[in-house]
Amino acid sequence: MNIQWYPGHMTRAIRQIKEDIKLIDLVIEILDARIAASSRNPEIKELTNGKSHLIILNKADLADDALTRDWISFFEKKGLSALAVDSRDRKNIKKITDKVAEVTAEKRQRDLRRGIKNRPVRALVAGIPNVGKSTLTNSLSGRKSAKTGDKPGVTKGKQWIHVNKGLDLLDTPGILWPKFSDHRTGEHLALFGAIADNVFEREELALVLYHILTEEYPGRLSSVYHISEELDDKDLLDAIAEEKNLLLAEGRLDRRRAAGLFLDDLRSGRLGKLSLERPE
Ligand SMILES: Nc1nc2c(ncn2[C@@H]2O[C@H](COP(=O)(O)OP(=O)(O)OP(=O)(O)O)[C@@H](O)[C@H]2O)c(=O)[nH]1
Ligand SMILES: [Mg+2]
Repeated sequence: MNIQWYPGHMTRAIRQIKEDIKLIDLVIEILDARIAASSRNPEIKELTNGKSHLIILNKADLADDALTRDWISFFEKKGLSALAVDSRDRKNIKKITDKVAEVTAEKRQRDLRRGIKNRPVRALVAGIPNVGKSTLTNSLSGRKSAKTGDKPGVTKGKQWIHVNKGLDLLDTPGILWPKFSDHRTGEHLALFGAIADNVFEREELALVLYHILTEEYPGRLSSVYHISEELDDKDLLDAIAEEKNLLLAEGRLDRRRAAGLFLDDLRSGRLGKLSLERPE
């Protein structure tokens, strides 16, 4: 599968972020806990130079808890602060604000030494599309100021959001990078909806998912869908369509809808908590 996708608004967004970075004290880098490696944009990693840096493993409610713990210790061993959350859940907010205070303590002490009192921390919220940047921003501010949605590219421009007297957030559009290092990165990003659904063949992606699931989480597919895990590739979508009773007008099985439903079930967690990547 060959996915190359870098729409114009992303070029503009990264340029804009590079201009605004001068104002920023802290980069909050949002990753999808289920694909913590592929969802790390190397261009965002570069922006963190000289800034406080916090990694959020978001959508942890949908991820494999054991692997999420492995990722947290992986980042901590590299000297990075990382936190796993479901950013829709306001119960997590204190955990996040405490961590923000921890990683910006040095900056605040520096301010004090220079006689600057109570200057708010300015944080850039950055990440790939659809990872939950706006959701986290809204949860932190307690207001629905930023538009959210379960497709990539919902946020089109930057937006400053005031959280409290100590913290201002800059919500930004999701950005990818022009060239993925391997085809698997593109596949994983597409599987979790970071790349628009019209960029790749849904049926092809469904087969990618089938192989990953049967390999990494044997038994999951048969228990959720009641289908065999030893089907030939060519029979998978028919089996799902049959199980879900997805028929076209002429009575044929609707393989395309079966593929779409399979991907939706992955993204929404109906296939259970899972993660596709582990730290090296
Ligand atoms: N289960 C779960 N869903 C989440 C979480 N965070 C965000 N979502 C959902 O993920 C989808 C995308 O969220 P957004 O906040 O719009 O993501 P974004 O990163 O701002 O996306 P763009 O602006 O398109 O780049 C929405 O349907 C959210 O409800 C989370 O921690 N857990
Ligand atoms: Mg957004």
